[in-house]
Amino acid sequence: MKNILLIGATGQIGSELTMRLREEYPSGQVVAGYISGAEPKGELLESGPSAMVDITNAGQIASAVKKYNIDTIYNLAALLSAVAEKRPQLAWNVGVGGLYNVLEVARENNCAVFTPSSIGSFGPNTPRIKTPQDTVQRPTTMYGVTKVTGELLSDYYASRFGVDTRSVRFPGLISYVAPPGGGTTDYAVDIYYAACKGEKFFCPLKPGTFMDMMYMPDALRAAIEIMEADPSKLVHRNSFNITAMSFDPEMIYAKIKEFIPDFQMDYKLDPLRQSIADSWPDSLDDTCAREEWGWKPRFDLDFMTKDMLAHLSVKLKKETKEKVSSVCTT
Ligand code: AKB
Repeated sequence: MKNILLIGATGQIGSELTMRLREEYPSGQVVAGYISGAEPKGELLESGPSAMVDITNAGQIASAVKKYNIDTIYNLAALLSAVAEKRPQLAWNVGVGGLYNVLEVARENNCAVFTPSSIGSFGPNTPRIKTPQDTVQRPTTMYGVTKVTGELLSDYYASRFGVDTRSVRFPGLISYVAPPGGGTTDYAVDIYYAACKGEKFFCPLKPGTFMDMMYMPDALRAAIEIMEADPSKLVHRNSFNITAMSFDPEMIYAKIKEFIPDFQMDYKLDPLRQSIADSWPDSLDDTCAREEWGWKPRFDLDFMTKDMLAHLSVKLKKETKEKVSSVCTT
């Protein structure tokens, strides 16, 4: 990889992945593709090129690819599961129509393509525990439908046209940098914010709702390592099960309480998110990713919680200081 275009570079994964890729490939161009209203700011804007690239506009994708001589596209544009349920038509246009545009531009310009799939690509008929790599994928959400379609379309472009498409099925991603928006697993980020702010947390999912999760540094490494993997070793492409941990709300609450004993949590269920979570697996089997490209997570619940709380408390203190000083100077 030398010249990379990220579509959706200002989102939850994109804003961190763009910076990691710029560190990883200092001699290449890592272009932050954004849509109107979500322009890059600060370090993201200053550390490299950016371009307006709306995934639903094939012409915009093609002109950025040509202008920067792009060889790899990270396609991170998507509506997360709960939002996709509220706006299914838009979720399809972005997730499937957008991917089709990316794959066509990649075919014409010889680019490799990474498009994340998700634990949301599974459904209620999928084996719930240690979900195998190759199994039933009959999701009941629009998010899941777009993800399964995306896996199939990406594999089709690899076998039919030789486009180097690769992907991982991300679990819920936890980060202190950019917040997620509209996912079913978002509670596992929100709970840390509440704990650090000294607020009581109202959990939208009931106890016993297990889902796979991963700390963002592991997720970023996975997205880079899969694209660097030796293609001759890949039996699968779109998409690999990967996981780092599986927990339910009680487990993450108990872990945070080890560090913040006063922290309080209660339940205020969100029926939409609960029904989505109930249709997803409790835990994935990621043996194929481990065997085919050496995948191995570094963060478990304990290590992630220590790191998350440490970074988040610094971040929130800094934000409070900035707010106070802006009030004092106005
Ligand atoms: C969501 O909750 O929608 C996402 C996902 C698991 O793909 N975080």
